[in-house]
Amino acid sequence: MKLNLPKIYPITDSRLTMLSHAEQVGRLVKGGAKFIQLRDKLAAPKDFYESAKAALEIARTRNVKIMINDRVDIALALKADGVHLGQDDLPPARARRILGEKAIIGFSTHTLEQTIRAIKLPINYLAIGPVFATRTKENPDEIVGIEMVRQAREIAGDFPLVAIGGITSENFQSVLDAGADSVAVISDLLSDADKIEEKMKIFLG
Ligand code: TZP
Ligand code: MG
Repeated sequence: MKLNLPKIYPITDSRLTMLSHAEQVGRLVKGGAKFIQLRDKLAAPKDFYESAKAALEIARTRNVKIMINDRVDIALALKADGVHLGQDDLPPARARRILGEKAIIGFSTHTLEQTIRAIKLPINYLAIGPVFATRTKENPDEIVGIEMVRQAREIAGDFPLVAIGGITSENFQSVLDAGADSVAVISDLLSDADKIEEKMKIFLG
């Protein structure tokens, strides 16, 4: 069945917020988030596992879906809703065999060639970015811009499409208008840890 993505797709960042993933999920959920990715490039696998476990417990009681960035093993161990993979992670087809048919698999692309290849893979959504300049990702790919979101939409047909990178409450509508079903956001939601709930509500209007 086609995945129905909410317009706003928050991604956690414990370096930015100095908060646990569970605490970030709690605040995002209070603000109305329904689909959240846990991303942690720094924590040891054991620590990410424990922290994601606590976050998932909060999400479960509130009917919120949790995606795990990069780590198929942690997604499997926690029975998370799915995993988000990049071009250098485990191949999506392999992750599908491990996680099963029901898991949600997202896959990042950074060029139209990658987008063309992605829509043939056993994934539930593809992401394109960075749409705008971002300071959150280490060594980001080249900025794709709004025009490439439009072109990705043409290539993808009605395939679920997420846009990511430098997206804010000021510019996200233009990204949705270009054809993204959803925008994934880190810093604009999380840079003031005391205002995460408030900021989420601003995005949701
Ligand atoms: N992939 C492409 S850009 C990006 C990732 C993980 C970072 C997005 O963060 P921000 O702060 O919303 O620009
Ligand atoms: Mg990755």
